Amino acid sequence: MKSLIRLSSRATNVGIKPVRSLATQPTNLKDVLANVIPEEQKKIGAFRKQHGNKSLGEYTIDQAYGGMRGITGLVTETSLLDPDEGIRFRGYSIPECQEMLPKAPGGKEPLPEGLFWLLMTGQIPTAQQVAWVSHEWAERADLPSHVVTMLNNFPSSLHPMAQFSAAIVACNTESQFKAAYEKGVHKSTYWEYVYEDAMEVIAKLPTIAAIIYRNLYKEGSSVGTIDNTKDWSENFCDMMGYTDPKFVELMRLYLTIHTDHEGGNVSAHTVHLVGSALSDPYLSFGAGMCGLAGPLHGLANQEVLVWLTKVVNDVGMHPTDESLKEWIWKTLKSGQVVPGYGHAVLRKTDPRYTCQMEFAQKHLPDDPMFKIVAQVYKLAPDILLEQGKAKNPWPNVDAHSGVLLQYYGLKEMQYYTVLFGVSRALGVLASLVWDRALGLPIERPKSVTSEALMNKYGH
Ligand code: CMX
Repeated sequence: MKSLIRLSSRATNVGIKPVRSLATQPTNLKDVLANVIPEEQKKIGAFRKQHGNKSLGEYTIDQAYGGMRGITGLVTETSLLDPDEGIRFRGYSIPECQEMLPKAPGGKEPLPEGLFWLLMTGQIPTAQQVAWVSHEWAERADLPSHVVTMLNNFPSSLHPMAQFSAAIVACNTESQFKAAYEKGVHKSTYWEYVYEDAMEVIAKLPTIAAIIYRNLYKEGSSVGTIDNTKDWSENFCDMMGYTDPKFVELMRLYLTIHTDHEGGNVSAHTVHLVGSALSDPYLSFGAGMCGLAGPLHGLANQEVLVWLTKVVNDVGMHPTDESLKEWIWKTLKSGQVVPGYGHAVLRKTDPRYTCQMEFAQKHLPDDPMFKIVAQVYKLAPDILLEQGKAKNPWPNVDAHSGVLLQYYGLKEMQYYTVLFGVSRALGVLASLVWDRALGLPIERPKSVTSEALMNKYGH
């Protein structure tokens, strides 16, 4: 392994503070997984033996042209999306996770570490298990020196998501999976190395993201010190320079709800696909982040704020319903999408939108931008229904997040998708561990040409 650095030329003083005693922790995540995995392998093996030849349904030519919408062709263990109810993480809804997952002392929002434990094991973790994860991630947060050098040399014109993906890919000098594969370890042990890489990637993301943030928006100032008595979100906020406890709470919620949205979305599917070639987790996750950077996927949170800013510039901070309706129609008539609305699977308001709205109602009810977001929610669905194209006229996760961030001073919209990416790692990398644990093969669906279809079905 190459030497890791704790200090960088521009982002200095990334170091580790002494740790509090963790001797009382009952177990560690890898040990728990080592118990859970064989049971699941057995259960799924038996299920496939008995039911493997059952049909999951028929599909049409339009579905093959239409982005494979509605074709069930993937197994992803960590979460399941119901079109009406929204996401369930290992069977638990967002409100259930908010209630059941451990919180920071004095905090009200779940810690993302707890959701990661749940996604990995299917079990609600104890506070001690969550503290163990926080500590592990703090310990693994340092970056290889070449990655810090690379980040510090990127031009400020390079989009934060391009910087983020490139830095993640460049960290693959550290891949234990790659090294183990080259040594020729047995296939049955792959998941153990993918687990190690997943933990490393997740631990390093806040450091990478904070360096990008400070280089672009804070004159390259130091990201400061990782404190391994603090949780992952608080360390991330500290490194970015945000210390308001309410913002830290927002980030805990934000980093929890963006983790996973079953397996077919672009970022999750890409990580699964690239990982199926046994590319290491750094390469797989970096590829997924390139997909998240698209405006129809994760970049929509940036697009929403860009769009809202244009609304404010055009019709003011307190638009009438009429002027806002006109704006929404103008967007549609010019052939653009209303960002933050619609979804390929969901057919109701996204519960990830709802929990952010509840956070706003509690903490920033009078913020004028929040009021505009609420006004758009009142008006846009009817307009989208009237236009008659979008199958789902309701808001998705991205319709709300930017407004919360800007309220606490994080106004750099181009950066918003990086925050989404930091969170998304938890879901897609937990899935990647399971992909290897279950020995899933290289993904290779069949494609056809239009000519072949026409030859078969007629011109
Ligand atoms: N505004 C305007 N038109 C919309 C629309 C919206 N918000 N949502 C869907 N449509 C249009 C589509 O562009 C499509 O038009 P064409 O027939 O001209 O191609 C038509 O309605 C049918 O699309 P759909 O089947 O309802 O939606 P898709 O599954 O194809 O796409 C999504 C889903 C999310 C890409 C789309 O709703 C969209 O572009 N939304 C705006 C961007 C956005 O918020 N993306 C974030 C999604 C969440 C995430 O991944 O982070």
